[in-house]
Amino acid sequence: MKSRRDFIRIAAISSASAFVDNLWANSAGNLNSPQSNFNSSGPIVVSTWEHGVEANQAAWKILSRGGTALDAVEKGVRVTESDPSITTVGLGGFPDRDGIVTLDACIMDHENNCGAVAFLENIENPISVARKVMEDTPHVMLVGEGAQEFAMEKGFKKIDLLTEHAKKEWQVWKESSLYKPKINIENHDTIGMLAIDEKGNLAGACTTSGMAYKMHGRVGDSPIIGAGLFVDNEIGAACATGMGEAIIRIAGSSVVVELMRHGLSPQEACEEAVKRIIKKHKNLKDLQAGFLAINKKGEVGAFSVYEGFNYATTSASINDLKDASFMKKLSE
Ligand code: SD4
Repeated sequence: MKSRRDFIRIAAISSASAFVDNLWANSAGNLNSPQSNFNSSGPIVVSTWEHGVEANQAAWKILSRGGTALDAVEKGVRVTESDPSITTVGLGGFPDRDGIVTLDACIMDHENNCGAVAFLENIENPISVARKVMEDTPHVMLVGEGAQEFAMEKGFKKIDLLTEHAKKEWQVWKESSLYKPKINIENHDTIGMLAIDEKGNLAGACTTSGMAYKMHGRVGDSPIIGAGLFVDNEIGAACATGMGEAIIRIAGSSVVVELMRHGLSPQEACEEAVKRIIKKHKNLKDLQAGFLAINKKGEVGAFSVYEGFNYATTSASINDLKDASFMKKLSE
């Protein structure tokens, strides 16, 4: 005879699968899903875009020696932040429309501890400041001058983040001053990184200089827990890249994790979140947004509105850069 608890469990399972069936019945459009998910056991790190390849190497050094996912994601994305040739993250990032580089970052661990900084100037590694916010304050987010003062109290040095290259590009842009995002180019290259360590714990980090030539003071999704990044150690983790405003509107990364909680694979969850963005935006012109997700089993998924998004994966058996599947071709 079935106990009451068994009935509750069966009811929960069937309502979860009805929920998933519904999601798929309601989903429209032709999916470009050339790749299948792969499984990985043991530590793994994934990160957005091509610069993720190098960042993953730094993260992998930590993971492969039994280090924590939290240390791995922090050290991993610092590589991208400190690379002056990358114009979308940290040092060398393109400035806002007033010529000032302002940085956004957040970090989250396996116990839902999280820290973030936004609108931060003159600090090369905002991810490490975000970690200090998480570990050394009772708060989650510090912004602007307050974040900078806190960073200096913690021993971070003030530096000029505007490189000659970024300054020249900004001066060229100023001639027209047209605000026009370019898909997959200068304003869509945030690094989001997700890792699982030897103990099976998850952590994530996300850091960016935001959209090139944004309004002074504009903050995107990247430092917002639940939008640019979300980690739930029972389920999985997700991060986002692309047009921050669109990602915030659907609480993107949190939605991806919740969909995984209800039984979707990381790939299905990323696809569903992108479809939600598409549904909520009448004009998709120039609106690139993508999600990268991993579940507790180490299965990975990625999906974007437009083609061109890619992500790097590193584990004991994988070290590659893959094109994410997508909803629309650039020509559409
Ligand atoms: C933002 N989401 O500030 C960031 C930009 C980005 O890849 O992701 N670039 O809106």
